[in-house]
Amino acid sequence: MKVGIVGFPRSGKTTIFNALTEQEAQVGSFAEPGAVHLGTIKVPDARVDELARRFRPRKVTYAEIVFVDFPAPLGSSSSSALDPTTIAQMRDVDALVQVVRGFVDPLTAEPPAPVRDLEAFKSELVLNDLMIVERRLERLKKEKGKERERALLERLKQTLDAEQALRRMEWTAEEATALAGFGFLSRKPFMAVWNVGEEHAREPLPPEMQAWLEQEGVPGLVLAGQIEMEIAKLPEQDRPAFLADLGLASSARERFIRMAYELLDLISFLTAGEDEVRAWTIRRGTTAVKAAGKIHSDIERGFIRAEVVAFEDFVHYGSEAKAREAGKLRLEGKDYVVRDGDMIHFRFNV
Ligand SMILES: Nc1nc2c(ncn2[C@@H]2O[C@H](COP(=O)(O)OP(=O)(O)O)[C@@H](O)[C@H]2O)c(=O)[nH]1
Ligand SMILES: [Mg+2]
Repeated sequence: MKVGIVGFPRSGKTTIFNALTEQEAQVGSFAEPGAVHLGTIKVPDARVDELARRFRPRKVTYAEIVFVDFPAPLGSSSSSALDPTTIAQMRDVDALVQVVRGFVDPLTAEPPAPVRDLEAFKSELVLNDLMIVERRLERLKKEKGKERERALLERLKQTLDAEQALRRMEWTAEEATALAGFGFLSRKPFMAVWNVGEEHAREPLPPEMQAWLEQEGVPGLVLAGQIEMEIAKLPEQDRPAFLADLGLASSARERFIRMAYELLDLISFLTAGEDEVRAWTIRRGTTAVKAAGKIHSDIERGFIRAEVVAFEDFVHYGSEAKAREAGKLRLEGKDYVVRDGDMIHFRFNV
């Protein structure tokens, strides 16, 4: 999964990126212009830890999230977050996270204005999508047939003209497929991070921001980026005490991952053996045959069946053999809908 960290200059994107990835990318207005930062984190998973203890595999692989921190737009005004390079890179991510400045801008002394920033960013996304739709409609004028595409794009245009994100529209599976190639930005799963000073780390979102998010159906998270970035630099065992001082039970990274999984409706299934214990991330509702394809296209193509035991049952009975005796090992077909925490062996033939 790839998550883009977006927002206006000096909202604290790079600071949040560092807090989440434990990297030390340069923050502030002197940061190297044009540099995109990439950081990969492992998704902590107690089930993987437990299986690693039991199987003692050669390799342990956690699910991963890749974060992309976008550079300040070259030579443009500080009010615009999007230049063509940034837009192209944004099309490539699975979700967008807008960092919203919740502290006084150190450069301009401007107080935070969350709803203004959220609205302005949404407008940029909507405007961008509108341009794409209009350009396509213009070209369709010269083509015959294509009535359905034209009608569909007109519907999109209406939504965008009303300054609504495409996220708000209901699309059929068929429409979604037809539109996938456009990579519409206002269609991407979206969440907001309210980046505040440490003295506000435990406060809820400002009411006006909360109201905006609810109206848009967007989840929001409070993070104290700067102090969390400092804490992320400490040795792992020292962090909980510093977080507790702030009144926080878990790190920015843990809270962020939880929200991202919820937003994207993600779950994990597990594979375990002497070679490798591994967590695989899929969307809720994924069938066994598609889950197999996550591992390898050959396993999807030659799928015979899935042998499934729930992680809890495996732990309760202590081994696959015992779980089988207890009737907890199930044989499932292609259309079985995989559940969070399923341990799966795929039987296939190529
Ligand atoms: N007071 C305060 N300053 C912050 C916080 N987060 C970031 N900053 C400062 O805001 C400036 C811009 O941060 P940066 O992460 O580079 O923002 P970006 O332009 O969005 O990547 C830097 O001077 C940071 O030190 C915060 O939570 N509180
Ligand atoms: Mg930056």
